[in-house]
Amino acid sequence: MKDFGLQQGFFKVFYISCQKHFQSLDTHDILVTTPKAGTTWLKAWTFALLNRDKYPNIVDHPLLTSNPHSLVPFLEYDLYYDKDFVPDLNSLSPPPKLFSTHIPYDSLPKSVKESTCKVVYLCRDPKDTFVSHWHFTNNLRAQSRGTLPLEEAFESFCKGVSSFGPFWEHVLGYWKKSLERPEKIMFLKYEEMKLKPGFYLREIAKFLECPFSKEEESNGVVDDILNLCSFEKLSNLEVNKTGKVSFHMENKYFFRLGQVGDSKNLLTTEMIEQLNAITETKLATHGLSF
Ligand code: PAP
Repeated sequence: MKDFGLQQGFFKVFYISCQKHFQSLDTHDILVTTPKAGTTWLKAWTFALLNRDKYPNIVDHPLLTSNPHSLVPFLEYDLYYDKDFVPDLNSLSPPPKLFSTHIPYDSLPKSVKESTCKVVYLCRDPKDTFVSHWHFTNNLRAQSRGTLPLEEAFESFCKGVSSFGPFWEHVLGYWKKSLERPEKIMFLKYEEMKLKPGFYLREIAKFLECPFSKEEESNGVVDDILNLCSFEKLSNLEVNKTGKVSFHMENKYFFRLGQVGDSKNLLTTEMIEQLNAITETKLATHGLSF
């Protein structure tokens, strides 16, 4: 599929610039996701988590007036988007400590792998990932081009043609490293976060070395963060209904349904079986399933 092929090459330029120039510090935290795995949600959680002393009052929290993507920069889209431009992170006010990326493990900057910075990785059932991505792509397509044919997009996804490399290899790369270095890489699934949000928010807090204190627990801080970052809350904020991350990217495109299993409403039985079979073949022997 021509579009996706072009996209893949296009994004490689960003990897290369980021790989060459981003110097990760031990104090940095990096969120890594496959596209449409729940990046927006994870950004909201971690931003709220790491800044909870700074913004103890939910009523004037930045997440109420800014989209999570405006608060946590993407390495490849927001910082290292031009091969000839190297951003001075120290000149930013304040210098960011929390970053995100979709870059596959093998292409991460060396400093991310070698520093003691923490990596939180999030992925999602490939069927829902694909469907979410298909809807998102259609939102970004010029109307004159019409809807991207589902079958065409599906074939490309199955072949592994997507912006940040094949879905299964992306997941496997981080899964293997998370087993080797659990203190460095935390591996999460969207479905599990939906099922037990309180548990996973606490796990991320422990992993990022900022666990909730007994006092915070009894003051309901965990529930405050979960409510603030919930799909219902974020998607109904004015900033996320009418704002824009950039010229062509409307905030509302990051909030569609926020549910597990929506793929069954769009994909045929054959498509579901095909994706399940690929997942089984590529991931089952590594102890990973969706
Ligand atoms: P990105 O990779 O372009 O940044 P990302 O945020 O990873 O997008 O994915 C968007 C998906 O997360 C959407 O899923 P859907 O298409 O199946 O609905 C979006 O609805 C979902 N999402 C966004 N915010 C939340 C949230 N607060 N809780 C749960 N899901 C969310």
